[in-house]
Amino acid sequence: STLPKPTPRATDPAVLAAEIVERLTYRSGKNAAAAKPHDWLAAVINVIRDRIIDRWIASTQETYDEGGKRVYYLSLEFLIGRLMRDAVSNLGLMDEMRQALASLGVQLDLIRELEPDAALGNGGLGRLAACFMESMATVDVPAYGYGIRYVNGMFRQEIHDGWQIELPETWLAHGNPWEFERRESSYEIGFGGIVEPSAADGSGDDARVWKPGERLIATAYDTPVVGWRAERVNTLRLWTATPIDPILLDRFNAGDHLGALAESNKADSLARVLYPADSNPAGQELRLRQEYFFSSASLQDIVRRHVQYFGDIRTLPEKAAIQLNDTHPAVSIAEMMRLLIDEHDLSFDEAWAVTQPTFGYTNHTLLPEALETWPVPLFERLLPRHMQLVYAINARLLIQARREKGMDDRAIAAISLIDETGERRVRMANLAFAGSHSVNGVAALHTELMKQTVFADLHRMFPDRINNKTNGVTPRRWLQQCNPELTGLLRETIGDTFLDDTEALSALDAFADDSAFQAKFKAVKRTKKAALSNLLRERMGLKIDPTALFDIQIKRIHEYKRQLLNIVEAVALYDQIRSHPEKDWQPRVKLFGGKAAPSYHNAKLIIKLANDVARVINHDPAVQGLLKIVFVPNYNVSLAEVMMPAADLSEQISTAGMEASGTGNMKFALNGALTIGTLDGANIEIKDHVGDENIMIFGLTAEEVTAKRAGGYNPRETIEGSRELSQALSAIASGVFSPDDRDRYRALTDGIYDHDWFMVAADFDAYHTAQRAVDSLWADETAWYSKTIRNTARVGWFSSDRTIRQYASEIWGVLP
Ligand code: DL6
Repeated sequence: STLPKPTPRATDPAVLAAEIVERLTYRSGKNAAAAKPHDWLAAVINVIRDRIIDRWIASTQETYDEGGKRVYYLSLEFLIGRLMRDAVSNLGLMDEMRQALASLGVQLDLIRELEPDAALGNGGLGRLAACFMESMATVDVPAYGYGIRYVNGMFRQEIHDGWQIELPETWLAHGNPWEFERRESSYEIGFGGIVEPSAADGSGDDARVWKPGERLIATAYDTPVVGWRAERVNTLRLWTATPIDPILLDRFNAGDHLGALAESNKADSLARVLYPADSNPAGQELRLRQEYFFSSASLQDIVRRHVQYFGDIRTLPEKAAIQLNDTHPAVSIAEMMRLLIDEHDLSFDEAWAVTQPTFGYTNHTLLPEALETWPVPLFERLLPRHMQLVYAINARLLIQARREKGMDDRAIAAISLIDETGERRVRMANLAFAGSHSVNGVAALHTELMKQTVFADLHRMFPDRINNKTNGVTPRRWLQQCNPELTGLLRETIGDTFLDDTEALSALDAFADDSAFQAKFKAVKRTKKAALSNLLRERMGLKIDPTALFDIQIKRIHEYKRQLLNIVEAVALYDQIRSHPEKDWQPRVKLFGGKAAPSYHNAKLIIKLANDVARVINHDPAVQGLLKIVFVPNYNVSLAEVMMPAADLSEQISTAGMEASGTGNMKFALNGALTIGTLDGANIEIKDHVGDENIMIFGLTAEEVTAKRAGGYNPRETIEGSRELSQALSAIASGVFSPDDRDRYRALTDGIYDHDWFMVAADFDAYHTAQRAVDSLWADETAWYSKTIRNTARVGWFSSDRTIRQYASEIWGVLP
């Protein structure tokens, strides 16, 4: 604080232009004449980054000076996307930067497209982490995000003959000007080896000496995360793995060139690739290694910082709140105990009294196949000391359950950290639950279901622990930046308050029926639809009509998300248009986008089906101009930024009870799309905010789904009772869309006939009817825009700023 503060930098375009040329010259060694678009991009990022650095240092200094509490967000995924526009916009320099570049003959929007997406995540969970990082900086919560610096993030999806092909994405190919390597922040990480009884150095009785058989080094790379109006800049710290000895020279000299590099290759592979499965755990040893690697590095960093600044490790819960983003970092509970007991001489009880109030755990899915468990032998071999600690934590938990709570054998088996039903496995969710003072779900229904299902017994034991924090999205990226046209219209209509308080969008309600405003709102939508049409023409050579209804389903491909329901309904619509050409059909373009986990056979088959159906329908002259199907390849954050603002209809049609929250649903509604959806996840809360009349809800409730599954549901009977459905299914099953392989979809359709776990048949008629109601509404333009405007007006509550404030006050105890 005694250091002089940097002078604020000028913001006029001439100054920016001079800075850009300066960076181009002295960092890239080029002049304007020789500069390629990538050089201009790097120069702009450097200019912006330097401005952020001043505030970054100031924010960090402030927190140290105040001795404040920090939040540590541990996440195996951060699905960031591009950063340039985000940073320029949050610094309030968008127009100035555009002008500065124009004066140099460069178009901001063209070089922007060259920035690769940082895709260090699979889907909702990773994107939520990115929104949270931006919101924590915005609402002034001092925070570090901790994760892994994957060299290969999410794969690039290509579609070959309708099939998904996965290719590696090399986002670091041109270097990454946003990050700083911090060689001084490196930690040793061990695996395997043996545990010896106790050190003769006076440490506590509970301490043990772990002698790992393998060791490597975690080194930090820091990326500044700037909040809205650049009030605070936080740090995203990503770990990379390096060997202790990069090359074993004696082996090399002895002629064993491969062996000499074996350590190096092993370390390199550890943090190299993101596991591309979102809702089923990868289950491999490398994954557990990744989880422990980043948990251990992060905790060592947190503990070191605390001891350095506050001295006594016992005060950690007052100065640090560690949030576990799902169970991927759950081994942190055992690692914290190890650090406190073995390295900081606390007794087991003392260590527990520090650990448990420090941690919080967020659950993001109830899918049983997604709950992480590890075989005991694997866990014990890789992390022998942690296995001991898991048993010790479990012993305490089960004794308490039996003696204090009087729980019976069934309940004890359910809360145990060890699943004994088959091969013995460590249950990471139970470990995270037991080791945290707060356990939260991500939407109201999801949180209720947590209490009733997977955590029922743990909830009985700790009735105050589970709480709800409904997800949110950052309105900077998902409104201001991706839709400057709508933002401009909103500013001229209701003023600027909503830029700082998204709930102030409610002032727009008064304009929902104003015909002049409706015309402007529609014009913005048309502009965004034209932009998407242009992108599809450039990328796919497709022509789509921007006056048609744009009906969009973009998200990971998963059976529970029911892209299949959407496709089957499209087939039924296709049949009807052909049978009744005289009816008043509304032109519609159905767009799909999303990646399937490479090992998820049915999801990949659903992608192929969407493409097969598209090929047939799009070439049939009988429906041309009325129905078009498009599967857009390689759905990612940047594509979402183009598609969300262009949607008229948002498809949120998961089987009720299965989508924890959803966040795409919020982005669409914010940008003025109508939702067609089930009573699932945050759809329910969106309905409560926008009003029943401004959303198209259909289908079974979560309770009804459970009841149906419990017995008496006969999908075959349901299918036979619906003419549309049975015709559509038999067309698919008989090879109408796959003449080259008529049985290709037999297994998919048989699944619906046989058990219909995801209730495609059960919900079909309701969905079909809701879609026809959408058609009628679309035909009445005034009514349509009155509803979509109300969506934008009423979903301000779903800002991640609100979510973060709730975490800050109700879980972390840091009040901005
Ligand atoms: O909470 C963020 C996001 C939710 O909006 C989605 O509903 C949910 O499916 C997703 N969960 C995952 C599952 N991953 N794991 N484990 O991505 O979280």
